[in-house]
Formats: sequence, C-alpha cells, structure tokens
Amino acid sequence: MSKKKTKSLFQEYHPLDYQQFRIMDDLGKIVNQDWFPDLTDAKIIEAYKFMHYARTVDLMAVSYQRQGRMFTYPPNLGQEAIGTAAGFVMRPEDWLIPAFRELSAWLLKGATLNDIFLYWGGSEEGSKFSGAKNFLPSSVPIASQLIHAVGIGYAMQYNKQKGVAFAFVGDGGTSQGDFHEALNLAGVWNTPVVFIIQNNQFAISVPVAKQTASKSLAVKSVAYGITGIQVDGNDYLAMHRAITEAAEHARTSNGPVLIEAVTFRSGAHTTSDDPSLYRTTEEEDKWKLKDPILRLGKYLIEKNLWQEGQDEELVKKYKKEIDAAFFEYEKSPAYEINDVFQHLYHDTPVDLKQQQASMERFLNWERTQS
Ligand SMILES: Cc1ncc(C[n+]2csc(CCOP(=O)(O)OP(=O)(O)O)c2C)c(N)n1
Repeated sequence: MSKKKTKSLFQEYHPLDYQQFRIMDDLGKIVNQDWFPDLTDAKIIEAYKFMHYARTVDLMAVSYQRQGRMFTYPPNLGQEAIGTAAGFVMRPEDWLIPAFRELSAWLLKGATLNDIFLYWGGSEEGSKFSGAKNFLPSSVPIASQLIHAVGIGYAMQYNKQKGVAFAFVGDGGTSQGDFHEALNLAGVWNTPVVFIIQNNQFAISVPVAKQTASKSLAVKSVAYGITGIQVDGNDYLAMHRAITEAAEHARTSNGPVLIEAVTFRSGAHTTSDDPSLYRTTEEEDKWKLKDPILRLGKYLIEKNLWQEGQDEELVKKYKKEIDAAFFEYEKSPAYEINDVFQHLYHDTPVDLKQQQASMERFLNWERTQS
C-alpha cells in the first residue's frame, strides 16, 4: 500500500462524514494517491480487459434476447467495475451470494457462459454452476439472499473457516425488511459478510430518493453498529481498494462491512423495460461521462499502458468467443417444463402438486389446439 496511515480507510471515509471514496476523477486522473490500491499495471490491465469482456457478454445477451433466442435479461451496462473488483478480490474459499446484476462477479467466480445462457434461457440447470465453488443461485425475491449470506457467514465463523461471504443487493433492495434483518444479525453475530449495495439510482422506475430519506445508503451501517463506506462504483481502483479492505476486515474477525457502490444502470431494468418513460436523456448523458471502462481506459492511455485502437480488436475477439459459446448453448436439450417444480423441495408439497397437475392439464389442452 502506498503510504503509512494513522487512520483506516473506514475511519477516514466514515459514513457520517458523507464523503465518497474515489481514487480517480471522471477523466481517469488520480486524485487520491494515498489510497491507491496495491495493484501492478498488469493487474489493472487485466481488470480493464475483463470489464470489456463482461460488457461484451452483457451486450450480446441483450442482442440474443432481442433476436428471440433468450428470455428476459437484466443489462449490467455501466456497472461492470463493481462485480469485477469483487470477483478479483474474492478467494476460492469465499462465497458469492448474488442479487442478479453482477455478471462480472459471476464469471470471475467460475460461472461459464453456458451457465449464464442456460439461466437466462429459463433452465434450472443454469443455477447449478457446477464448475464453481461456493456460489449460491440468484434469489428472485429481492434482498432475501442477504439473510442467506449472514447464515453462511455465521456457519464459516462457527466452523472456524477463514472465508468471507460477498452478498450483492440493489438500492431498491435496501427497502426490504430482509436487508435490515440481515444487517442487524450480521452486526450482532459479527459475521464475515461484505454487503455490496449497487446503488444504480433506480429500482425499475423508482428513483433512490423514493427508497429512503437517509442522506446515503452507506450510513445505514451506523445504526446496525457495523462498518460502512460509500464508494464511487464507477471507479475500478476505488472499488478494488474498498473491497480488499472490507474482505480483510471481515476475514480477520472484525465483523461485517456495508459498501454502497454509487453507479448508474445505463441500460434498461430488464429487456422488458423502457427507461425513457421515467428518466431523462440529460441524466443518462451525465453518467455516460463517468462510465467505468471509459475512465479506466483514460487512465491506462495516459500512462502509456494502452492504445485507443486496442479496444476494438479485443471486443472483436471476445464477440467471436461468446458467439461460439452461444451456438453451443443452443444445442442444449430443451428443458423439461416440470423442472420448475423439482428443485425446491425434497418432498413436493400438496399445493405445488396441484399446480403441477393444473399446468399439465393446460399443456394437454394447448396441444389439442394446434
Ligand atoms: C420481494 C420482491 N418484490 C418485488 C420484486 C420485483 N422486482 C424485481 S427487480 C425489482 C427492482 C430491484 O431494484 P434494485 O434492488 O434497486 O436492483 P436493480 O434492479 O436496480 O439492480 C423488483 C421490484 C421481486 N423480485 N421481489
């Protein structure tokens, strides 16, 4: 780390001081050398390329959905720095407890492109992540995953394992009771959980100002007696430093950390949404200048570590790889419609059996119509 400090990062950026932690400005200029992360140039280039890769997967997923080859998909555009930083900091023994909009973290934790396409193609097989360790499936009820994260953290602590649970949630998720219960229990039990709120300004059409009267989301950590920090979520270097410090804090039995990563969802909520109905192009244009890839790219170009034309070549190569993986995915056998009843309970409860029978009757009826 760059210089000896008298205060920890979390003391220097205490949530009650309402300062956002950042390392570079919107033009990629370093404005906070003191907290520059312990990363070599090669590691920064690796992260930059990975953000491009994750973005290419994301943009192509939207395109496959538009072509009718995949189902509803939630774009990650503009939020790549957060999941990429978490993914690079996470160790194999750590757990990833996802929300659903952190594709880069999924990929770095070991999800394959096939897993991703299966999941958003509606197959239960896509939740298995067979090649990845310590990775929960997406939990559709918003914020319910945070309760699981605290349980996992508690279990690791009980078993004297040194892992950390990384749990994601959106700004909208902070209005759910589960968010507050999870933070409360994590504080009381001192569990090794790093909560990452991706504050992307909207929960579908609801702006963050309608989620809370608090001046920030990070400040909610204070009420639960846990460590918290607000970070510029579009600044890869700041995200990497904050998550590294948070993981270390949790791993060394100092308890949970709440990180509010301030970002912007540049795409739609999902492919079924139209953001032009609830936000302005001025707002979108303002955030485009803060794009995480653009900013890190400017930093690298300024340091002569990257040339402008290189991005195009890279993306072209990634597109080819992703398309090849998608063609493979399209060869997968069609999933059994009954799968939706089969992955939750060991013994299927009566009401689910009734729903299953009703669905089968409907499908049989539908077949007679064609
Ligand atoms: C308990 C619950 N209520 C409502 C929904 C429907 N829903 C899906 S995503 C979403 C918005 C989530 O917003 P946020 O937490 O900010 O995450 P983002 O989508 O912005 O990443 C809602 C309301 C749900 N899945 N679960």
